[in-house]
Amino acid sequence: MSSPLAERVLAGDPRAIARAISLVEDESPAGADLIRAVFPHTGRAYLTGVTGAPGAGKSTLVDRLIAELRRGGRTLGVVAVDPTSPFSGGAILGDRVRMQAHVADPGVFIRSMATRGHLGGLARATAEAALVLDAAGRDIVLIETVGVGQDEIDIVRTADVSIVVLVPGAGDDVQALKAGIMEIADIFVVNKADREGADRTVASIEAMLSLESFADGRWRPPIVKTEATTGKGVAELVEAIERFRAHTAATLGERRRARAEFRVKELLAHRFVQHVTGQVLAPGEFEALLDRIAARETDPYSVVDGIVGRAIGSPDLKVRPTSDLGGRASSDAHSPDRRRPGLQTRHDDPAGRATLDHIGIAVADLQQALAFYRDALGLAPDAPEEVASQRVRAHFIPAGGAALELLEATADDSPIAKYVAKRGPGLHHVTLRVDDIRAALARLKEKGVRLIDEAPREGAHGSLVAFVHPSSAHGVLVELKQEPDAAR
Ligand SMILES: Nc1nc2c(ncn2[C@@H]2O[C@H](COP(=O)(O)OP(=O)(O)OP(=O)(O)O)[C@@H](O)[C@H]2O)c(=O)[nH]1
Ligand SMILES: [Mg+2]
Repeated sequence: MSSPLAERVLAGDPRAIARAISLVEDESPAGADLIRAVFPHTGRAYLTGVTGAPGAGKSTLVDRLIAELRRGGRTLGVVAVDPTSPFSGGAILGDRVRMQAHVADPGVFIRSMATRGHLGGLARATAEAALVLDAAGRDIVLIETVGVGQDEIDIVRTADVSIVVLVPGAGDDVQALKAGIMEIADIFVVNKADREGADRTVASIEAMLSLESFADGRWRPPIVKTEATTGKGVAELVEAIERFRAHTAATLGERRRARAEFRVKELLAHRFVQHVTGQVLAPGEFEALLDRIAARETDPYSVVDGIVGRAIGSPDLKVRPTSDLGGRASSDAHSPDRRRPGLQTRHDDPAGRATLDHIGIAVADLQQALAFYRDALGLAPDAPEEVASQRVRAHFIPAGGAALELLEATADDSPIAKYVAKRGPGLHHVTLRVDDIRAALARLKEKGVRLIDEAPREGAHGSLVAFVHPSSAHGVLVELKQEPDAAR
């Protein structure tokens, strides 16, 4: 336990809980740190999800549940996910007012969350708010969400118990809802039982359940009629929750494991998309790809294959030619990001921005150089390669998304030997990767840059290379490189 905020959350301090939930809602790195810190202390609260159509009486029911559970001596945390926009605030206030009877009770902590404005998704924010309340020692965490979007359904699906609230006159809705939330119900509530048609709603749920077999002690969701406004039926609902809890005590671990799976996959997907849009694709490239899909110039599968290939450099994934993605297809063993999957560099954009490939360092004494780069710095050089034409041995050392290349002369007349003799060991060249080397050379020429090579020549591993004169590159020899099959 490191952070003072985490400690205060664990001590149950309501102000710390409020602060912590704001941090996770904002998707701040501090929020992630907090979750890391408190996670080992979670898993004790019983997560109770309540979902149903807008206006079904969920908040009124939750309010009654709070009262009933408090009578039983339990402490509570409540997360009400409000369907209204964070900007209107109307219904948020509504839920607050509805549950306001408990504001003075330190055993109840209520938090409303807006459905929109969560970068990492509502399910993530809600799950993490629930974790905070769990860490704070609340016995029961109630989560109220509207059962419309997939997000909301996921939230409740992964709770320890899922309560689906229906109202009379929803006979037809039962059919409509079936596809979404009916199958996640552990307990059905027919609220507003004071209204006409409650029994018909119960009957239609029964009819639906009768189509399924609940053999081998499988839990059959009970149907509880409630009148949230008066509190009628709420004690029965609490009983049903208790029965479910006892019935599933042995399988709770499985359910929580499924929740962990869902959370990890969601987080992974979110992080990956973030990485792709932030690191792999050039600004505007994503939108351009969508336009091209809309124009039927390419298809979603090809686009995704290409993006995934670029993001993880997987050799198994067919990387689309640049005509599809405007990107570099890496197949050069010397491409540093290829050797270090996951450390993909930001991609060259269609405008031809260059990416650092490696920095060449002329070395006088290889053993001493390795003593520094390998032994002292802890970098791991690849096996050396002879470049016979240059009478040089190259030692590539991956370093982040790029690499260092130690150059060792193998003969006295090697350009590297001459370089070291004249200027001493040190920076020899900087290699920048471009998509289309000919286009890059043409552009440089047009701008009056002095080129050593006006046309590209063959480099190692089928790449094309060309050198820019140091006099135009502020004293550095710049090598441009185009990977094989990078462009036409
Ligand atoms: N007649 C009757 N009205 C009820 C009952 N329960 C709730 N209501 C009313 O239904 C309306 C909506 O109740 P809420 O508790 O806000 O419903 P909700 O499902 O939380 O609504 P959202 O959060 O906006 O989706 C309110 O006017 C309640 O007073 C009930 O059992 N009987
Ligand atoms: Mg509500």
